[in-house]
Amino acid sequence: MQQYGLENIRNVVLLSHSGAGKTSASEVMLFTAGAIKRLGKVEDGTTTSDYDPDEVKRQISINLSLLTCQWKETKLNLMDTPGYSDFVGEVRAAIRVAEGAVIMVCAASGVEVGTEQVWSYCEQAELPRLLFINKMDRENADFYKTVEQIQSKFGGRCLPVQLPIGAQDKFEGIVDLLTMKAYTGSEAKEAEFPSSLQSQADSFREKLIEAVAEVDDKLIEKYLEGGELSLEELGNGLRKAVVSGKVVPIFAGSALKNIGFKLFLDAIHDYLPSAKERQVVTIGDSAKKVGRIEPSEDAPLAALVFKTSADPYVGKLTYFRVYTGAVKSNSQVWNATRGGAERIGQLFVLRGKNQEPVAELGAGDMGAVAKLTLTSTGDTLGSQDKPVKIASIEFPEPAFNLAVHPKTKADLDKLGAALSRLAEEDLTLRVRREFDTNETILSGIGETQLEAAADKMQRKFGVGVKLETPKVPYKETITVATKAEYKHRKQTGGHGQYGHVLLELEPLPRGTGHEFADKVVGGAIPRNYIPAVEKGVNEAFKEGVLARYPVTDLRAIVYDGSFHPVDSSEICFKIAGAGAFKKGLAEGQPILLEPIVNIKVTIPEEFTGDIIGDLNTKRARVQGMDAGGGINTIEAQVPLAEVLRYAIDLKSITQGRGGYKIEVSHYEEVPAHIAERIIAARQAEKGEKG
Ligand SMILES: Nc1nc2c(ncn2[C@@H]2O[C@H](COP(=O)(O)OP(=O)(O)OP(=O)(O)O)[C@@H](O)[C@H]2O)c(=O)[nH]1
Ligand SMILES: [Mg+2]
Repeated sequence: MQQYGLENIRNVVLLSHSGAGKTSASEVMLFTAGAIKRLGKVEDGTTTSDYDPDEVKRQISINLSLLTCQWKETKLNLMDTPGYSDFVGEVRAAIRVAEGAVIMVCAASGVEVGTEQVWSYCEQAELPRLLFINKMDRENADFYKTVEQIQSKFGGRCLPVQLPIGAQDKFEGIVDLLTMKAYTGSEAKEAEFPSSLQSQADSFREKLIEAVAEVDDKLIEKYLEGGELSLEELGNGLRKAVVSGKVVPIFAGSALKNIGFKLFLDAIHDYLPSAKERQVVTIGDSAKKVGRIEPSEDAPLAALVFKTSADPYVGKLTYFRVYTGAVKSNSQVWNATRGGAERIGQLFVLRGKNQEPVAELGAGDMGAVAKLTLTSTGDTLGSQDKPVKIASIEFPEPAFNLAVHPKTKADLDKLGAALSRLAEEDLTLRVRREFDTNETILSGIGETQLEAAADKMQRKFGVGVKLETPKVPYKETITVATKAEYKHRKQTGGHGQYGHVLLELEPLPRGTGHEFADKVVGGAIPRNYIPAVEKGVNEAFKEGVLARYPVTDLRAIVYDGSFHPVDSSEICFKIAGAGAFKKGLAEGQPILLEPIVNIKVTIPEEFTGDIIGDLNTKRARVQGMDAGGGINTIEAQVPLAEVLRYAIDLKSITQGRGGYKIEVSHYEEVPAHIAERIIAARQAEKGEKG
């Protein structure tokens, strides 16, 4: 495998709303570039990019995949990303290590929610980009309408550099507005310029030339003086305009018909920046000291790990991008993030699951290595004498939770290990234990992501799980102070059993938890039995009398009792303590408490009314609203029970344009009519269990 200089490498991320055709297009590009011999199809599950069985099953991309090929003298590292919004973590990672983006838009569906989303990510990352209007062959495909839509959403700097020849079932090729030449078919054979397109082509060409001329003083002078710009001047000017973000050129084609991609590969090669042209942000040792490094071959190694995949057979595979220096196979590097040495075995370049061994990966390039022990996604690999830390990748916080229930005992034993591997692969997944409900909670961005994670657990780790809406950790407490007495006495054969406890129960303010106190005087209960009473009471705290939820915000005080010199024992006082507590609870006018969360919903302003309306049906108290730049942030307090599946509600109200965060705030009394339902449901549950 040939080594490439920084100028001859392009790291390009493919982005779009789900289904615009990124995976199909990347397959066509690999084929056109000669990197694969057979053109796979998404429908057949045969594409290079979507090789994962979960992707084949769902016919969507789930993972970021790295697809390497060569076009002209340049190495292209294409990164195909999932368009489905649940998998935004993969998109974020790919954007971070790319220096150019391709945003695909479906010619029939036009600009969609996901298109706007990825556009805004590119804006944040200041990523130079090309737009590709795909599916020109489809019914209802309309290039001009799509261009208008793009311009109205993303601005007039989005300009066609091509026009399609024909559309829908008559789509056959492309007119290039720079050369004013026509090309048809997969091979992009030069054809006669269609006269029907002449006036349209002239007018789009004029707009393009004007925009290109504006990025360069010399060009604009020549242009304003009425001079004709040469093809070379136009090409260089357009490159400059794309790299600086002043122009986002629009291309067209069809991945299904394999039309337009030869020219498009030329465009990626000609207009998108090379790996040399993008600096990367570094973090200094003193906390927030931010710097930048220029990509360079003659500097110590600095590489950013942007993906980790875990496979029980192949082991861990770590994907990284080199910014400066080089990594060699069978060498040692320094993990600057963790502060430890890491052994590097065989390096690979990747084309989907296909691994090609290489001796070295130089500055600007990307690849993978297996079986690293210390390293995680986001880490910097470097040299120990000159360590730099590259700013890590920011992943969105997961807010959607499901409880994970292992199907069998064997599944339970392997569950923890499998979950932690999953969370290592996908940094938008979190695992935690909810002690109050005794459930394992898996958090992520959305339902599809968590379902895919469950499939993966079964397939890769042989762990069967069921995903369910998490239980609400209700609690119980009392509202009035009470006193209760319990005498445990039994006479059986030899010596009997005797324990006698008097308790006082006192409600405490919300959020205090539970307490135990001892006010026994004069040895009514001997000292050595008090811990047994406490043990009994503490165990009884675990289950209230209303619906067997844990009891909280309550102080239990043992103040009197009696004992028997022969028949009393620790166990007897434990039983008496618990018994007195239960009696007291029942008499203390018990109530049910529910967790209240702070929710922060971020949405385009036009959804404000609908979102507040929906929150009101969820017993929420809206506490404030922040507006800015067309985006509203609504803050509210709402019972957790009402927002367990909020990710799904929010998606359906906003068609995926909203985001939200939740954090537990405090407990409040459940309104009586709702408490009745919860108690009845718990009784039914108990009935089922027998
Ligand atoms: N008619 C037509 N269909 C296409 C074209 N490109 C892709 N498709 C079809 O559109 C569907 C989605 O294509 P994909 O390539 O999986 O789209 P994607 O953008 O990778 O989708 P995600 O991975 O879910 O984001 C598949 O059924 C493709 O066969 C095209 O140019 N024309
Ligand atoms: Mg895809």
